[in-house]
Amino acid sequence: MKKIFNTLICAILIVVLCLLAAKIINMHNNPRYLNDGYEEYYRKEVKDDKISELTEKDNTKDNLENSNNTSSKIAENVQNNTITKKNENKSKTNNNIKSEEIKTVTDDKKQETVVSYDKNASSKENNNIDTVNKEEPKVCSANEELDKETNTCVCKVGYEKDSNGTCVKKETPVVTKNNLVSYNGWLKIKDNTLVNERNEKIQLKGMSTHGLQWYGEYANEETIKDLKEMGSNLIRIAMYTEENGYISNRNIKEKVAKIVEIAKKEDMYVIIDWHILSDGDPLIHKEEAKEFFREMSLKYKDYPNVIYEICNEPNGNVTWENNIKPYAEEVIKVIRENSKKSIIIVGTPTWSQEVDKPANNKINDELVMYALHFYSGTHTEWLRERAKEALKEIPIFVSEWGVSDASGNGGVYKEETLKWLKFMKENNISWANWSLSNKNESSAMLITGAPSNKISEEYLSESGIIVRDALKN
Ligand code: DCB
Repeated sequence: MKKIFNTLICAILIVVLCLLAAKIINMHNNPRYLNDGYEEYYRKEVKDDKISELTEKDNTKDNLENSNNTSSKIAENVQNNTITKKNENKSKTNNNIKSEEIKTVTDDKKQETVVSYDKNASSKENNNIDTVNKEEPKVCSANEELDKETNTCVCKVGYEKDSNGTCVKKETPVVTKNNLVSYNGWLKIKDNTLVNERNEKIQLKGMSTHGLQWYGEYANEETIKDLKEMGSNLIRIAMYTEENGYISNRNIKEKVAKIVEIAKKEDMYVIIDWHILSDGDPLIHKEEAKEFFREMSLKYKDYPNVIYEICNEPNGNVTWENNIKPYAEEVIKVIRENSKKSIIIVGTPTWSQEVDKPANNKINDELVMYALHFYSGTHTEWLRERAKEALKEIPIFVSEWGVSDASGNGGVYKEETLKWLKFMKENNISWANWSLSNKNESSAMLITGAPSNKISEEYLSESGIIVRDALKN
């Protein structure tokens, strides 16, 4: 009897123990009762006094393999810290996701997040994951990111909505404060256009002197101030090499230095132009050029306003490959020994019209721009077309242009000039107009007899009036 009683007690104890064990196992299988599992699958977000529970869902292998959407949703969850604990927790509660690897590939245009999973995981096991999903995170496009607060897609930093509501890369902003040197500093090139130290686009606009040996006195403190008032932030010094220029008269350098100092004082940019013309091949005076630019670049190494133009208009039987590029590489090397940060303008074949040549064969220097020169009576749409193509590859500087024909005279071509001005503005192309003189030719800014000590309305030529308006806008 006692034996039977003992057996009965044992049996009851075993049953009770079994029930207890079953309960414990059940709790273990339910992630709600496990800290790690709980954090893994439930992250409570208190929003507007409401508790919303976000849940990872659709982790099945099939889904992962077949649906990019799903993996990008998960990627977003990961990015947004919806999943707070990483892989170790996953393997504790759910062995099917054995490894998770997040790669972020970033370039200018796209940011991709890739989540890869262990391909051996069984889809059956994956299906064990509870799916409690209240508000599904939005899937955002490449240039967008999720705003967790509102669950809406917003443009990523550096992107903005266009008129269609699509996020596009923000345009480089245009100079907002002023266009002078103290604000803009050392200029740089970005996306084949000129930008300031703050990476804002800047357009330089101003006058080119005529030949210093003839009309140098027109560039002085008064006139340069007047030009600045009119809206210029640039003056170009045309130092002819031949025609009684530098080669036969080194003293002309002093006039160059004077103008550079005035420009500095007036907070304006200045181009020192090695004005080859009758000497169409820059190699002819290469040694003199190297000596000259060595001296200039040393003297002005700390001047952010100084720009070097190393060969005005190569012409004649001269090619980019054989003459201009080899010349430019040597001269640039000399300048760079003293000044790493200056902009250097290089002329192009046929009086600086063949910008297509360097476009296919650039000089290896981040701060080189290529000269395009036009005279409205001679150079029209065809040259703008060429420039437009070249701009895809190289930065262009219109360091000389005139309202006349290519001789510097012969009519004012206003309509064509306005087309050029529009083109340069649209493409943020900097320019210098030929010429700051009162020479009796239609490209001169001032009428014959105009004094050299001021630029005022009554002395402006037809060309001067067009240029004055272009400087304003
Ligand atoms: C360029 C030169 C510049 C020249 C003007 C206008 O030459 F860079 O020095 O200036 O464009 O022709 C002119 C002056 C004249 C002066 C003459 C010679 O306005 O007063 O007498 O220089 O020093 C170009 C530009 C384009 C073309 C030809 C020339 N082209 N060029 O296309 O054919 O033969 O001077």
